[in-house]
Amino acid sequence: MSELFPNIPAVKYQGASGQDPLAFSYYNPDEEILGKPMKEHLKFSLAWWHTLCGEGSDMFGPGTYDKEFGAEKRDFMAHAKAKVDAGFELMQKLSIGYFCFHDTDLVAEGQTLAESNKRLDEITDYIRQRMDATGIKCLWGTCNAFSHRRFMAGAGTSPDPDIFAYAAAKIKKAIELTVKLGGTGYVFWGGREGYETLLNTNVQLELDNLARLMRMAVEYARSIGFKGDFYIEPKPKEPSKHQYDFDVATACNFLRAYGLLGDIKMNVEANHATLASHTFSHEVRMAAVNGAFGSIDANQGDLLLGWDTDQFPCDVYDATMCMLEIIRAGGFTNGGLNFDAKTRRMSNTPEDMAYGFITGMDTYALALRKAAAIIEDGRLDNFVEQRYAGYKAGIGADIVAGKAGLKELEAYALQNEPKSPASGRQEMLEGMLNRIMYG
Ligand code: XUL
Ligand code: CO
Repeated sequence: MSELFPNIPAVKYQGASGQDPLAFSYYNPDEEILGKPMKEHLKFSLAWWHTLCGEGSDMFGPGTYDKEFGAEKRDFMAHAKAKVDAGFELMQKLSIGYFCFHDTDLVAEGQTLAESNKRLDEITDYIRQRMDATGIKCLWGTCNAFSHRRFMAGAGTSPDPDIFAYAAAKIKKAIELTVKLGGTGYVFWGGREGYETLLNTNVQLELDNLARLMRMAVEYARSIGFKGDFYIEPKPKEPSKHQYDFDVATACNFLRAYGLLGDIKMNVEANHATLASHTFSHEVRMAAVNGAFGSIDANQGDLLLGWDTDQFPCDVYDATMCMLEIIRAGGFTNGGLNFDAKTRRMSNTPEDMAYGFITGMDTYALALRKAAAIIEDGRLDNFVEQRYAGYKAGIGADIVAGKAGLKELEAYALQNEPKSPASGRQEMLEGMLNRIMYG
């Protein structure tokens, strides 16, 4: 197979003092951190859609990158195969062990569902061969039920049952493809599962139908032997104004209401968190406390912009806070760290893709090192432990054990005026973290 990216070498670890931008400064896959190789903490994944399909178009202009990879687009199968070749070359050169895909990323859709499915069968045979030859794995698959005009009013939440049925058929196929490719996850991102105005919307029916569709998907996947995790990927807006999966808390509430919480976890995306006015670490923590932490879409938004910019992550502080949460949640099992990220429109060469991944991977590798240092230091965890120590004994322990009700607490309060509350010491902790991280 001829090399598509001669300017991108096999990227090596050069150490923190190295100056080569096409080498890793912090990501050393086999180095152990907290008793585990970095590559197991950080199951990096390439997003097929951005890396192999996205061409840099925006609302005001067409693409700026060439993603033909030497094949003409109108020769759809040759082009789909060229994308596979390009993806595997990049993943191998960058030591990326996983990929994620939507059905429509893999090959252009046909005129009919049957024709699309035939094309998908052929291209996934080709992908499977490359996976077997390289050891690269599928992290998760998903179904694009938001781009085509038929999904303009949603898929599972469409007012039209024919559209619901079509979405169900596409999801069925996407699950089959995920199983065929050995994916350990299946994602629901409800881009248009929401609404613009109550004037034309039956919210109750839409929510019930969305839950019905997810239940069908879980049941079918289990019936064909899917052992991986399901994830909702919360996002508050864009493209819909009101999205039903606004944030982790909203999505968990939806799952709990429909009895799906044990079946479906969260794929938390950084840029979606900030669009919902949350930090990424807040969203990961909320998933963890609901027993629903699964996977992450590691990217970064621009807080000055109100939309999803899907940038490669470079903010080490934020990534460190996220890695702290992931480590505390027990790390990834079936999930991983998918770069749902694209280079800026003016970063339009293949080398820019490599720089994007290297910067993103190094950011998370450095974040892992810093999070490990914070955990090993122990003062942060000790502080939190001490702050809540009152709940370990006495009246606090009675509250936690459910032994005290309002009457008992009133009797206690009448005898025990609270002392002045202890300082939260936020600024001290922030300074301490800086010294541990940058010290
Ligand atoms: C959109 C988004 C999606 C999901 C998969 O904002 O993040 O690409 O990750 O459908
Ligand atoms: Co995403």
